[in-house]
Amino acid sequence: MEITKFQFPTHKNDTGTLSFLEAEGHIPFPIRRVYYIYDVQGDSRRGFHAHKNLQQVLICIHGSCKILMDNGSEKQIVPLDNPAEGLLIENNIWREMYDFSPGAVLLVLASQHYDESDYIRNYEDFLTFVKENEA
Ligand code: T46
Repeated sequence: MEITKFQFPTHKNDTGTLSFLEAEGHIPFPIRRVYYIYDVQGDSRRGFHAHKNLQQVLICIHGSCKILMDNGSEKQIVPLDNPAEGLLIENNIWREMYDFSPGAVLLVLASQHYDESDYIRNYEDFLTFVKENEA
């Protein structure tokens, strides 16, 4: 499975560091929604779903976490621990987020507004969806 990561421009000086990203410049889709996950308790695991039609870029802007990506035939674990780096997750990828460090904040840029009907929350349904879309 190909993993796509973006490195955002970063300005560092003696006072601190600033990274930035611009929609349609550094992100390959118009950003229609932003959300963030924080206060993740202990060794909680989140996600456990795929999307039918959604592109997202995940940025761990504080601390670290791991992202399991599964395309139905291959799995990869991607560590995120750099606030100047974004991970692209396209549709048809089962994802799980785990191993959050205390205080970690995961920022997500999404290509569509929230739509529960876009979620595939059952793994068997996900495998069926992947097969149907390959055919
Ligand atoms: C994803 C991973 C990386 C909303 O009402 N609006 C929103 O924009 C979102 C993202 C969620 N919600 C509601 C839906 C649930 O009642 O917030 C609740 C928690 O959502 P969920 O259990 O889906 O959260 P995660 O952390 O498992 O997954 C989230 C995103 O939902 C998902 O699209 O790819 O982060």
